[in-house]
Amino acid sequence: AAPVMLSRFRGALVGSVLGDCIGGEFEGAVDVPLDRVLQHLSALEDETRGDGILQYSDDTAMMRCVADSLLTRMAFEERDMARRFAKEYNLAPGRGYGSGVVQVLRKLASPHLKDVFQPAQAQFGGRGSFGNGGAMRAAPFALAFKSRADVSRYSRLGAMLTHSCSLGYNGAALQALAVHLSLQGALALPKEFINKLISEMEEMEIDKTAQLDAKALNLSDFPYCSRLHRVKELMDRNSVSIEEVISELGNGIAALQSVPTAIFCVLHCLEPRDGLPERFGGLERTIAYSLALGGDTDTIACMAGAIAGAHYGIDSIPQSWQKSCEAVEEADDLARRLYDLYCLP
Ligand code: 8NA
Ligand code: MG
Ligand code: MG
Repeated sequence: AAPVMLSRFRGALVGSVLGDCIGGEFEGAVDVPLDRVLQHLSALEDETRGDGILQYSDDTAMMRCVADSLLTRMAFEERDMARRFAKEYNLAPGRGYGSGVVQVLRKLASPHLKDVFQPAQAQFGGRGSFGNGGAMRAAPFALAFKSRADVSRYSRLGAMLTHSCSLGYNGAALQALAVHLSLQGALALPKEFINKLISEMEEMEIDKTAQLDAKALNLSDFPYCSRLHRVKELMDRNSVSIEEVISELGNGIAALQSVPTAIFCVLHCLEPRDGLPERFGGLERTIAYSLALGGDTDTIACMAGAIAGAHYGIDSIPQSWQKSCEAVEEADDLARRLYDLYCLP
């Protein structure tokens, strides 16, 4: 039976935190053999393992700020969200933030700042960041807003507080829309799911600024659409190697090299796959597969975990995994409260 909506909400935020915590082990690794991934995952089931709880990173720290802000304000309010990012960074600066974004977070802490979008716009010589930091924290937007237009609009604005390059904020909208569709059960029809995302991104990428940014970065027009078309091609293939996925879609810290990749991980793992244990459910397969790609594993697993968690629901997530990761209960609580907000007439 399909999971009920509350289970999907909880699955989305808990899946996101698990991806971040579990994926942290391999962040930045070039080659991650599948047996190392499976070893890492089976250690989660061992209650006697000595290395303690897996810590979350910037991905979850900022996701929690987004959720807290949306819940407190019962709307998107940029100054409140910006203030929470700055405060969180100040309290725990060692959570593995991107090297550029910390400058934005320091500027956002100033009480004299007039325009909260300005620090992000000053990044990288005025071009803004195209990193995946806006996308990694985008899931709560899909839990706070009902309409696709609102999910898209507010996830972009929320990302712009740190990422003013269109590749950065459009990647955030793509991630939020993928969670939104997954919550609606759209992954039951994978082809339609990817087609819907492509048509959403066509609308977004026709924008003048998106066209100029793509050109400035030597990318083809409609960069997200073309990656999503590659996702579709890879979905049609019987067997795909890890190397092909990395070369076609990427596994890096740029949103363009990680959001479509996370979406592919979810789609690819809708079915059992060679090399992954038969006892694994879909969410476990998705996280395992995300880690095996290497690169920005915490963030790719975090984004894939949110989309997969929204599809399979909270009951698909092993208790042992939940107990192994920091702040799962807090994420679950945020998801329940966002659900209550979502259900308000
Ligand atoms: P960010 O805005 O600092 O961007 C990340 C990096 O991308 C920057 O430090 C630059 O190297 C590069 N970059 C972004 N935009 C431009 C541009 N316009 N021109 C040239 N270079 C650019 O931070 P973020 O919040 O987007 O970072 C997200 C990622 O960093 C997450 O994966 C997060 O977990 C973290 N992180 C990743 C790794 C890793 O090895 N993959 C390690 C530590 C931290
Ligand atoms: Mg991180
Ligand atoms: Mg990362």
